Amino acid sequence: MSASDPAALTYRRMWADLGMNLELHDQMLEAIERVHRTTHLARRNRPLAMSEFDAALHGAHGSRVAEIIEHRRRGGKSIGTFCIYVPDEIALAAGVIPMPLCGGTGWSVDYADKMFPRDICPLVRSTFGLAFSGTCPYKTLKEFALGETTCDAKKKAWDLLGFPSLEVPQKKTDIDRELWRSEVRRFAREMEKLAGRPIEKEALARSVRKVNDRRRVLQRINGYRMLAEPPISGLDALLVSQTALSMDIDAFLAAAGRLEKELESRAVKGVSAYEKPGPRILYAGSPSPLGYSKLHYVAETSGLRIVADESCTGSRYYRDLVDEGSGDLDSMYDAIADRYFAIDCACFSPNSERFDNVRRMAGEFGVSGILHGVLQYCHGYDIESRALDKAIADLSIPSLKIVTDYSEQDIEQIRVRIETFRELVEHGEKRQTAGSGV
Ligand code: BJ8
Repeated sequence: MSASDPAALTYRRMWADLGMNLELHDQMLEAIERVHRTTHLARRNRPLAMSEFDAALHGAHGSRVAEIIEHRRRGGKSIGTFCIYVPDEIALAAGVIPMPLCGGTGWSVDYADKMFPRDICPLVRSTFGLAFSGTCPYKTLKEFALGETTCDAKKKAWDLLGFPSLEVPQKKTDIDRELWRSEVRRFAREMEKLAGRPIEKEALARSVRKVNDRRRVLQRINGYRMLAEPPISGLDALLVSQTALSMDIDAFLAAAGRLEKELESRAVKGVSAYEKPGPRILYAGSPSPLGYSKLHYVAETSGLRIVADESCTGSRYYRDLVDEGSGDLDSMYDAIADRYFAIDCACFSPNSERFDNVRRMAGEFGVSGILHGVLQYCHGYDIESRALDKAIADLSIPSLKIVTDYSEQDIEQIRVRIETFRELVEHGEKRQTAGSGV
């Protein structure tokens, strides 16, 4: 958003009213705009409908904040969340907007030093760096922020900051399922308390359908990436998933519907998002919150095509639906809990469902390589990348693991590694083609 933008003044007033540090916030917006301009906006062959998701990226600190302020002025509530285990449908049914607060900007990482050690993942550092630097508009907008017991970095952060948290089990036995079902009910009671009214069965059924609609449209959009000539790039598909988390759900459904139509027409005409063919790659690993897309950018400007994302800003977010056929409120809560219990985060032990899902996706999307994207100090995905490679060794798909943070200093080093990997994958593809006699 430029200073000459008529909305800019209104937003500046809004940020000032929220007690934000305007000078630092300008620096942060500039950093986000520069990255967006040199990555997404520099690409050719983008679907026109991507402009709505570009706008949503910038709107995360502008129009979206204004929407939430308006919602609260009308008596609604909002909460800050940090993980896709928080069941959106329950919050929405209570009239509470769940707002994911995971930071994806490298700009704010150092501000976390005020409270956190340096050797924790950039996602946690960026999130709290935004809060400590006075540049997070949501800090004052939420009644409470809700954490969860997933990785150690997050668990300890909630303790330090005094946030309540949902107890996400670490295993998937029947006992764990029961624990999780009761946590989901506890969350529902918290939402009712916050909203000051009970959750009605009809409202919950509506929000279950709507959140499922969001998953369904994401499934369809990402389904186009299975085509030999994908009409949407991995970089843009990532932006769509990232903004799905933060946009108003109705606005997202409308924008995603327009994108879907355009992808359909591009698919019919054989319009590719890529200027040149290149190896088809599955991205697997740590999430890439809004503002962070470094690995996708470097990979796709080094000749790879990321055609599938196995992450919380990819398939893990939209793969499974909540059963819409459940009868009373109680069975609806069970259906919701069971859907979230199927999430295969690396915090689970063992996590064999994740291996099965990667195996299935590798086949469906016809990939010839896997890029393990690991955020620095994200030990779960780092260690699990080896177990995953072992579990799918019979597929003979080469993989490359890149551990990185949000900084830009290592971009050229990563590029060298990715280019070498691309050659390896291309060599394997040629050998296979020769072997099959094609
Ligand atoms: S369900 S991946 S959103 S916990 S990157 S903070 S895991 S050290 S964000 Fe996550 Fe929920 Fe799991 Fe998904 Fe820890 Fe890793 Fe940092 Fe992470």
